Amino acid sequence: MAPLEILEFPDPRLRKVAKPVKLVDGRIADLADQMLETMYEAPGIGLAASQVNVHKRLIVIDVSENKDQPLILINPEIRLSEGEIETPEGCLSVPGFYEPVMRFQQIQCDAIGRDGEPFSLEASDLLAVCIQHEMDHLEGKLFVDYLTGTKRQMIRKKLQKLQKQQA
Ligand code: QAP
Ligand code: CO
Repeated sequence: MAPLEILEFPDPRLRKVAKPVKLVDGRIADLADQMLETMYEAPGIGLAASQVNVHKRLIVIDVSENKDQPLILINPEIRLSEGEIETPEGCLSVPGFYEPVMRFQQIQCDAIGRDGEPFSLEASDLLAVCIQHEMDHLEGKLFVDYLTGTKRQMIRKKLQKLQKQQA
């Protein structure tokens, strides 16, 4: 199966707010599987549907060493958050750039799984950071939004130049 195309900053479609998934059917499950394949091939540790131009509240994550612990979160909500952690973040939509971002160190979240069943998840450190990063995508928000305007502009210019060369 061919990987899905990933939108790159500053594509305005990355700014759309994603809509809740109303029904977890086979098509949503297929999309989640395709997103996981796309993420593994990249390779990445997280991908939001917004990044593949599907504006639905669905994210996939795998922060495991052996890439054998896929997580699919549909309509994720953060219920509790605590502590702070600063981690260098990257993004498949912002290739080549990593910058430190402050996040909650620990979260509890509710979501729906690939099977349509609601579940809760406690996460800390990298997994917690990754969930927050991917949930931001669903709001049209990118990690570069936390950087200074100067840094964001520098990244935008460099990426636009690369994108023009590829076109
Ligand atoms: C979000 O990002 C994340 O620049 C997921 O050239 C990242 O999978 C959360 C990637 C870090 C927490 C910490 C980035 C691949 C992948 C690049 C990713 C690149 C190739 C990023
Ligand atoms: Co991202």
